Amino acid sequence: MTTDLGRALARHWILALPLALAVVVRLASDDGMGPTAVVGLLATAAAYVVCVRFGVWRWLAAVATLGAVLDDRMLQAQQGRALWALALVALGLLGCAWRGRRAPTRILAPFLVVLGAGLLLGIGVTVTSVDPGGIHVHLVRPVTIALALLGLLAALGVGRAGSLDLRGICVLTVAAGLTYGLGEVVWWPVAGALGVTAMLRGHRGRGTRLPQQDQVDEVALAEFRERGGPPRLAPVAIVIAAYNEADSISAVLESLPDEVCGLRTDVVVVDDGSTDCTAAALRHGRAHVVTCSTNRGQGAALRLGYRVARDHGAAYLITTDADGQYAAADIPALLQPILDDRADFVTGSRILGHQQTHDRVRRAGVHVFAWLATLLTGHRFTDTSFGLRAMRAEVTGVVTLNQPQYQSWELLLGVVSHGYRALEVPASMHLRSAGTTKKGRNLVYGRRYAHAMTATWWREGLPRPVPETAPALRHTRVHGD
Ligand SMILES: Nc1nc2c(ncn2[C@@H]2O[C@H](COP(=O)(O)OP(=O)(O)OP(=O)(O)O)[C@@H](O)[C@H]2O)c(=O)[nH]1
Ligand SMILES: [Mg+2]
Repeated sequence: MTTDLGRALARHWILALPLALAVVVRLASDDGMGPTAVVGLLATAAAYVVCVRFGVWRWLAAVATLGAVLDDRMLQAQQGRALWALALVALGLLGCAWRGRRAPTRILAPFLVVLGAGLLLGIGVTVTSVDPGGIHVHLVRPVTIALALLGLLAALGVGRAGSLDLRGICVLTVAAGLTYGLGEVVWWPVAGALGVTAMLRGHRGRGTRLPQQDQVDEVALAEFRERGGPPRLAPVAIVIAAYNEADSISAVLESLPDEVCGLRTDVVVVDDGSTDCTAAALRHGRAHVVTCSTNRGQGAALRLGYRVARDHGAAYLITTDADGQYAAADIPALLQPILDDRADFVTGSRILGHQQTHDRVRRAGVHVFAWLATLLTGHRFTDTSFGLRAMRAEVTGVVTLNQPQYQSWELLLGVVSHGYRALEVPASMHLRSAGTTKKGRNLVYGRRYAHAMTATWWREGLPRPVPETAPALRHTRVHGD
């Protein structure tokens, strides 16, 4: 219970910002912390909860509460009927959201009655609007109407037409603002946030239906089988994409353990058209080598490696790089949570662990992309591009992997949006032991990575943020709407 509460607080800290602001501006206003202030705080929390329960991103939900927090009408003592109406509407909508987006009407009925009573009570009520004596805004009619229109358009199915329940709540929040001023101030911004979400969120795009194997893969697989590829791999397959890494690959292979957490390991290296002596270096190592005729990129090479590992019976996959940046000693800590059934996918994090680089731009980039990932998924990430990971093998057969080079985010978003449980653990990242980066200098890397992030997010239909029943905590393997 305590941990549940702690987790919820950690998850919804962003609600604390509008609530704290609401308290401050009310204390500073002429009417102070009277009944209007209390109902205003209730409405602020209700607006946030309704948004979040219906899948609005938490930051957008917090923004949607600003009307309730700052509008001058919410900062002055209003007549009792207006306050009762607002409180009932807030409780009714809160109940509908709380009992579940897909709860049967029987369960929702009492809350709909409370909501209806609030709506009726509000009809014809006028609210005061004068300077409350402190910081405030006045949401002018054209703005609130525009926000309500967004909700209405979404309800009508405009855009990517989110789920029916999302469109239903858009109608209710528009209705909540129709009868009188305070309802409009609080609930039309919510209708706008719900509407934007419903119009943007949709089914996964066509890109998710592209074949997950191309001609280069087929040729490489055929050649691998001809060479008598392994009949059956060990339970743990360590998959490595290598391109022109002749100077480091042998040392990396030597560092890899034969056993992790009591399970045997095999190594699969995909040599992606290397033009140096990588192939020769691989010839004498322990790795099963898949050779591609054409260089495509790390993402394409890993996807092929995952396929080989799955097809040959590996149950768990580990990925690492061929340049010696990751420590084999970190591997057990990544695999153990999966064996304990606490996660389906575990990625290392240099932010939680340690990194050797002194490149400030690179360091900042990791934080920026992690922040963006957290914003987009609702799941707190500190490092989205760490190359050392562990996962159940089947995960790689479910998520779409189209990115030829910058795959790490595509994999991560796929994992989260398919409802798999993702976890980060501390791990360390060293400097390259030899050779140079294949991904371009900082700005090029950053621009391409940002593009891969946004394009994948759009393709995946802007999936719901990880909800309360977070996949990281429970088995939830549905995409939601
Ligand atoms: N098969 C294959 N592997 C690649 C390709 N590009 C990069 N790799 C491998 O992917 C791994 C990571 O590549 P790096 O260039 O080190 O990129 P990074 O580690 O993400 O970024 P840096 O921090 O700049 O090193 C290494 O093992 C590379 O050999 C490619 O085109 N094909
Ligand atoms: Mg590297």
